[in-house]
Amino acid sequence: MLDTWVAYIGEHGRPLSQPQEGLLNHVLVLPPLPHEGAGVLQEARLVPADQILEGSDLTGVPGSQKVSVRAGFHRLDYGPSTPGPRQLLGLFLSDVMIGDMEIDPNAPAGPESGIFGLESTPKDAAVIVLPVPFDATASYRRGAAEGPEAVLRASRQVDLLDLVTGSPWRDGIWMAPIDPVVEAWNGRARAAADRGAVAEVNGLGDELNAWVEERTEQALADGKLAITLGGDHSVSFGAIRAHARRHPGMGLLHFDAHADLRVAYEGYTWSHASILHNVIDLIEEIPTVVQVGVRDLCDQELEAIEGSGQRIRTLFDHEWAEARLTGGDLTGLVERTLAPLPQEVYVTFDIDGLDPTLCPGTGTPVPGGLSWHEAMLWLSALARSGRRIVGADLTEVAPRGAGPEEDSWDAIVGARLLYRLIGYALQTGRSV
Ligand SMILES: [Mn+2]
Repeated sequence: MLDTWVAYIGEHGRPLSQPQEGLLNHVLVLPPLPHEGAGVLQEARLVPADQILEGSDLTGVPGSQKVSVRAGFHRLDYGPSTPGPRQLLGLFLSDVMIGDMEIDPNAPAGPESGIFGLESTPKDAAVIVLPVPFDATASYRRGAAEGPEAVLRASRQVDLLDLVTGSPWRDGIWMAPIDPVVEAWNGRARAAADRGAVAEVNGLGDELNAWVEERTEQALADGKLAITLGGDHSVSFGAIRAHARRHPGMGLLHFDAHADLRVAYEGYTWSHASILHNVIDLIEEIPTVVQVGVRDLCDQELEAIEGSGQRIRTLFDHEWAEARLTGGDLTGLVERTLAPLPQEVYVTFDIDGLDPTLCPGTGTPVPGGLSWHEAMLWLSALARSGRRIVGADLTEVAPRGAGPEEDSWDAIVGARLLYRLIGYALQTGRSV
């Protein structure tokens, strides 16, 4: 049996990761629960937040009321080095009725709630998501600039309990508001690209990179897990550079249909197709890049891989497909491919690395790619290897074709991928 558990209840009836000033009205005090009491019906007490005093006996607090709640814990495996039983357990609540108010973490979140329907604030959240709606260098189809807004919308229907990584929401996840400055840069850069003003696009790219780098730097200085949400893949540069400075010697795990090793594609220094070239060329602290899903590249890029002296290691998509179709040992292949990566790893995830049925709206879709579960196999193997995911980005999610009041399939997949990336990063951060 565990100690009494205190759950904080937010505005929309969703459990909060931590108490929050201004939002917290009541605290649900649960009696001791069995270790794996899935869905056990409990008598709990709802206590006005201002009555909570440290060390007080909560059951006797004036103004508290008895409520009925279905609650329990599920066991998480964070590895042998994780301290304390509390970190090993995630709390879930359901069927909570308090007067007429239903508290249900599985209920749809409010339309104005934060990412994943959470009420986190920048101060208390362990995770900061930085949206970067920029896609001016899109070489085929634009639309990734609409990614952050669409992913935010779709994220509100993601279940908070993740059976694989636990309950990432408990650490608090906050997405920064979309900055009109970035939107303005994108508007200007798109217009400049349309009239062939390459130098102007490059200048705006410089500004954008500096902005992303500075924001990321700040989040890292505050001790946050910093996640960048594109936008096209060019937006990752500043984020990777800030992470590389703070984690010298970190490696890169790169999911993508493309090698992204082109030099100034179409004249754009900061093209989405050049992101890995720029990382390799300009960020010397990164010793190893492992690429997965790659199935579309030019001669120059193949030469860059072959001439990199093992700095870039690419498992091509056709090699992966062959192993899969001939009954190869996929787990072994994943482990061997990840082996050269150092202890600290940044994950840069271009969603077009997945099978395009999972991202039909993305800017440059290519047949083939990873299934959902294959992508998860890579991430779980990385987490299981004992390495730490120090940061991540998700780019090229484009909600093409969805109506204004509708979540797009691209954004639904993107939101779930984002939650998993965050979950794995938090999990690996805890176990070191
Ligand atoms: Mn890419």
